[in-house]
Amino acid sequence: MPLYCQLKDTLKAAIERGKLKPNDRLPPETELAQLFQVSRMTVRQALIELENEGFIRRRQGQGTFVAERKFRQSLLRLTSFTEDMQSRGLKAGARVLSVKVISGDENLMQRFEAAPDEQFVRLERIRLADGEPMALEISFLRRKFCPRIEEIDFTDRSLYVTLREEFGLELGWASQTIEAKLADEYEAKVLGVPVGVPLLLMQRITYLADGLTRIEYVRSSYRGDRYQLYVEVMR
Ligand code: 16G
Repeated sequence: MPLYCQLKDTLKAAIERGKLKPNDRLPPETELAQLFQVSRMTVRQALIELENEGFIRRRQGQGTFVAERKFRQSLLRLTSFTEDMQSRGLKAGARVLSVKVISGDENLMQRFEAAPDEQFVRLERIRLADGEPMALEISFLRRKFCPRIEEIDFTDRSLYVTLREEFGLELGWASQTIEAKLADEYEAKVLGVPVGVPLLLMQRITYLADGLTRIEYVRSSYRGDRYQLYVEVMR
């Protein structure tokens, strides 16, 4: 095994076993080289790979730090952001960026298989875990199923709980796609991350319990440095 791989594995094991904790600072390259009796090039190569895999972060002018742990998100259940955070013992929050009523949008009509005169509500939120921005979420809802939902203040309030409690809507299932995306200037600003960090863009269409009626279309951009998706597969 090449030397840099060995060094990378050693550092990775220290992080996974908790010997090195999130936000711990790693010694400078020269010190690591001395410590492990390898060249600086070897250290650099190991650090580049650890950074690409999300184990460490370089902060300009400050050094290299152990990255925060990633949240593991199961793909098997239709859960809300609030439920996901609560199951981890964290406080879910939301900051509302905008709310709008939209009509006559061709693209949305197709996605929802809706009639041409239908109105939609566009809700744009930053989702927070213990106050830290985790995702930018743009939800589109069919207004005829949740009239005047645009008047509700969604600051720190769950959309799924509101759909159930205020409008009697039970959700059944959802279809979802996931793709990689780099944070553009706007996303970087609202999420508080540098431009160009990887995001996981998840697009979901949620159906009511009747299995047929589409109620929600969402574009959720989750921070790729904090999220890991998890699924079990069978043979
Ligand atoms: C999740 C869902 C999103 C849903 C939101 C409701 C994904 C990719 N997205 O973030 O579709 O609108 O939860 O959360 O899982 P809330 O009930 O906490 O507002």
